[in-house]
Amino acid sequence: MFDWTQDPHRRYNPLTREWVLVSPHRTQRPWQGQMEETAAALQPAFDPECYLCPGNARAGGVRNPAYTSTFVFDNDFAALRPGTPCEEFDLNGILLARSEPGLCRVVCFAPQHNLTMANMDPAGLRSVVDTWVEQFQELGARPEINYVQIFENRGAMMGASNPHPHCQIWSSHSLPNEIAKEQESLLAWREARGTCLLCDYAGVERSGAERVVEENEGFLTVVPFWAVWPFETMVISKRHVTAIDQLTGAERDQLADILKRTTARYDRVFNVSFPYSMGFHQRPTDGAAHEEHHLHLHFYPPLLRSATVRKFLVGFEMLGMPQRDITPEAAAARLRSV
Ligand code: H2U
Ligand code: ZN
Repeated sequence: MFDWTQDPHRRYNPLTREWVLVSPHRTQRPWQGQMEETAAALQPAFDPECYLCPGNARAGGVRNPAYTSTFVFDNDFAALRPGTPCEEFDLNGILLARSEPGLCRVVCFAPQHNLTMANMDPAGLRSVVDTWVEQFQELGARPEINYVQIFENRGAMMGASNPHPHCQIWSSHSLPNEIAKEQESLLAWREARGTCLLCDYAGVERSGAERVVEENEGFLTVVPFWAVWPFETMVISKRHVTAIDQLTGAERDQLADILKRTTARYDRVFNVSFPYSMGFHQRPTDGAAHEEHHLHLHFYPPLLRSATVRKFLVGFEMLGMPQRDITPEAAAARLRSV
């Protein structure tokens, strides 16, 4: 008899149409690596050396204003630039390159250096949500911008350069790969079944509840059935909205609430400020309605066994496909228990 909680199997991700290998029996294998606890480094509310704290100078020399809520500025080391001229290079389709105009910004969530989403108050987090909406609208309205990617790298392990609470926005002319993949899948699902893939998925998870981690009136946090990272989650809007600009005032509060609850749970798993990369996936800003899109966020945290022992996507995963040991159901149970 096949046992889904013990026997190796593959799971399908309908959003990317890729598979992940699940090997639950391997959670019993011996581990001789480290498993230490790390004391969270206590941060001050203001750090005179921080380039994001109010009143301080940034690396380029510009001084931050004495901001009191959120603060947005153009990234001083932007990966994309707005004035980039149109150019294409094509050698028989083998060597193919295209110019990429865009605009990168940094959003400070709060003036306090030692806050995180998990310990910000609801009003402060609501200001962050409002700022995301404003930025999505403002950047998305530019003719050369067709996609606005809002994301946060949290923790040194994820390459974040600074603990000050902040996120980045990279807005680009082309659709980034992950969005392009999701868009094709969402469109194909809609054409084949006449429904929204993520509305259908949220329905399945709410009726089973096995992978649900948090829920409020407007949003659901689940460990996806097809998760790759040990504690990966997805935050899904319950109502079919294509992007953050369609949320009502109440739903903006609910988004702030679910983000706080989800990140606070993460911090309790290993008693550490949990590192992750998270970000929104939503409607492109090319002017079309894109009814196939459904607002959601992905949280990709690297930690596996402790505050310091992380999962690496190496070996078979680089050459073959992603793989996980702990099942998504076990990860969800662990997140619910803390
Ligand atoms: P990360 O912590 O996710 O690396 O984001 C910080 C961003 O801030 C990073 O993209 C920018 C970096 O380019 N930055 C500035 O724009 N000005 C500075 O003075 C330092 C860092
Ligand atoms: Zn700071």
